[in-house]
Amino acid sequence: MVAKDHEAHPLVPLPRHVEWHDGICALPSDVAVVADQPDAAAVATMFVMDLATQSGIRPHLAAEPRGIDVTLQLHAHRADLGTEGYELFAAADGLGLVAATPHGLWNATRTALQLIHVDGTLPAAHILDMPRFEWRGAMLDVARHPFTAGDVCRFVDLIARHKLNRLHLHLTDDQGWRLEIPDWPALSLVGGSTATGGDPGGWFTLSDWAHIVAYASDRFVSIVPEVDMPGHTNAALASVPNLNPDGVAPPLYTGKEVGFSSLRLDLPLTRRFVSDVVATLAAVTPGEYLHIGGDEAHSTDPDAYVEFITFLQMEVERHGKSMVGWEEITAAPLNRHSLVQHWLRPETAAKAPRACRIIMSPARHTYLDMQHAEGDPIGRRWAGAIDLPTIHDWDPATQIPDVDDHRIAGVEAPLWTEKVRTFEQVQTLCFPRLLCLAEVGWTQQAQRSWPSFAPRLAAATERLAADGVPVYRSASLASDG
Ligand code: TNX
Repeated sequence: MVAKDHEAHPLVPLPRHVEWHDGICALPSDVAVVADQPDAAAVATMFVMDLATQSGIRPHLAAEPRGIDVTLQLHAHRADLGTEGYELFAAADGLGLVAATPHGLWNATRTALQLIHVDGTLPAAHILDMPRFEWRGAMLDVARHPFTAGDVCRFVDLIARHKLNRLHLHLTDDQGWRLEIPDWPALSLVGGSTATGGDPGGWFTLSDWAHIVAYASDRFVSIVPEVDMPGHTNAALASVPNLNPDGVAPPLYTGKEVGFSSLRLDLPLTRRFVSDVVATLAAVTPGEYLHIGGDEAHSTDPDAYVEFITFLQMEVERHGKSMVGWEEITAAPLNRHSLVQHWLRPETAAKAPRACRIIMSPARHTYLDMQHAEGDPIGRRWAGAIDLPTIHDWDPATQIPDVDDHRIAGVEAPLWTEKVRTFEQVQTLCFPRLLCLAEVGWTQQAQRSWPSFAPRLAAATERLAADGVPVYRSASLASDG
């Protein structure tokens, strides 16, 4: 066994234990991929497709091992690997992947794809890997500007390569309502008809949504839909006049300011409206979580706000789901399954009951709508410029006093889109910064350092660029990579 530099085999995120051995594993050009159980077959199928796309070899699925092949084995008794851990054995006699769950096998295949060269060879190695955090997410704001189902699927594809496993879609805001709700067609027909700056509108039909959810689930990405309430609701108020106290719909809003709109639980229609929306979301979302927003409700009376969040939590749980909300929801009594998403004020997030877990999205480290560097033509500045070291060099366990790994569900980087108009801009703001977040969410803190990460990041960024992703080429990437 020899210890080689990770630079030679640039994995992002860095696995927990890696031993590089002498020699290589040379997969033959017609390599067989064998799944030991039906539950592993779907992952094997995806791996065959992805390997064929990225390499010059022609892998195929096979029922029996033959020679130098790839085996995927589900060992349910390997509780030590957890729900996402895996082992990878690459040697002269083949490539073996072992996990306790299909998700673990998926993660193993993502590592394998980063190691296999175009000619089908990879370094001999033994890897034993599992994530630091369960929740490793990205958020895309499709409310301020809509993006197509195809864009969202491509985004899923890109984040899943680096073992991110949650995609939070911010579906509604003052500027737009982007999901068809069959009982309330005006929400999308009116509320979805425009976007920030008067740009064209758009929304997901339920069939688009089913496609997104299935595409993501095939890649072990759980979609977390957000319907932001009670503030950030002008698009809904503009679509349904009777949600307003005077029964008069306000005009559609295409500006950028926040905090002026609110739903009101004291109006007769509001509870039914909220119940219907939550019921639809629950019915079309296989994942465990529904996000109810709850941020910046500056026009909601504080007592009415608490009542609103309490009602939402009950509605979400009535459908067997768990609630996620921005840190402001700590003003309301929260149940232990509810997740609090920290974004701005640690002291607000810290008010969460001890039984509740927290998702870390501190704006200064994770907001992808911020500029990469001062003076960039694209990106905002209110949380500062966020260069690659800034999104990499922070420890989620030091953000809120007394909130350590046990209470942290994980990390998530949001991309807000008030000023983001095209999917090309989405990608340039997200990549390679989201790869830094993937490392924060997966790799143990003691193993993390910028000097270890920078060369791996540079290589992973080139892989994305080679695949046509319009990555941002920053100074820190060039000088350290
Ligand atoms: C704050 S983060 C917001 C969003 C904006 C974003 C812009 C949060 C919960 N609210 O409504 O889009 O800043 O950076």
